[in-house]
Amino acid sequence: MTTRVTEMLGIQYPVIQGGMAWVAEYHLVSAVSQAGGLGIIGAGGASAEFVRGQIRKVKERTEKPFGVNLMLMNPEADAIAQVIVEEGVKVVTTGAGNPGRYLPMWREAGVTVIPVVASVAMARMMERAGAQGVVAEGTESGGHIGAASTMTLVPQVADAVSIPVIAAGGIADGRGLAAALMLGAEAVQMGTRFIVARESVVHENYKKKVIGARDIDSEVTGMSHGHPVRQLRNKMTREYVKLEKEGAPFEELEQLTLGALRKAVVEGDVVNGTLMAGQCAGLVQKEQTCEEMIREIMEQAEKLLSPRS
Ligand code: TUI
Repeated sequence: MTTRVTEMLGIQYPVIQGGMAWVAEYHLVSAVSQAGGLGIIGAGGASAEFVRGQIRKVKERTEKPFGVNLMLMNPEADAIAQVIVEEGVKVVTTGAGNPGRYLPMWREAGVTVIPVVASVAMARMMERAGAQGVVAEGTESGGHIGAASTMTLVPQVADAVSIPVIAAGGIADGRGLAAALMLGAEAVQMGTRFIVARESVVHENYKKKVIGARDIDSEVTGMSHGHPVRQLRNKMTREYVKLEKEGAPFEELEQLTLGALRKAVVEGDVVNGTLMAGQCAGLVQKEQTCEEMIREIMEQAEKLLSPRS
């Protein structure tokens, strides 16, 4: 399956792994790239030197293309943007903000820049600024989210820009990939399904929660202060939402989530930790290698897209 995205990135399949903080480290990233997709290191809130180490470890494990996601709220964002250039990273995605100030520098260094956007306006702005593609991410996604659904956002972004569009949010299988292509996307980005990959270092407890989740088991916190985050419902989110309803100040709410993603991913604390996952967690059934996942997704999508007799 060849699209402008597979050609631009030099990958075999139009499947990109989301740059999830803590989750998308070198084991997962190299496994996805090795399997013919695009693995992306999630810089999240990490330091620039940590990200440099991750980039070097991926390079030791695969010759294939991979990327780095720069989370723009990271206090070391400037330094990480520089590390991306210094280490010769070929593809960068960004999240949770406007990467405009880094675009000239990245483009000059020959980096392919693909910002994650949650609106048509932002997609247009990124195209004008010189981005070579956009990930249009619907509110079904895990983590930091926008307001529009994938079903409505992807075709509107595809109509608005001429650079290739990658669909994200709510996609976990070949049906999602086929549907995304029908909506005008030329690849998909998936996060939640890759959380449970065999090569993912995410704690077993977290993986079990994703596999056991139903369609309505995620909850959005942070709506009250304009930074909505989707994750699986647990004791922490119940407390958070209760405090939000009582009008608690941001500083008090923040105490509940400080270090909570690490707690979930590394320590397996599924009670007080943040279990970031999208609405498609209900579609995620089992742990598999990245290669098995991508093969299954491609076979299902190709069957759906082939002309029927
Ligand atoms: O970035 C993500 N997902 C993330 S980042 C993250 S780390 C985090 N942890 C705790 C609290 C908050 C963040 C976890 N998940 N997805 C990409 C994405 N970007 N979704 C939505 C956006 C976005 C939002 C606003 C992109 C641009 C934007 O524009 C704002 C502006 O500056 O105009």
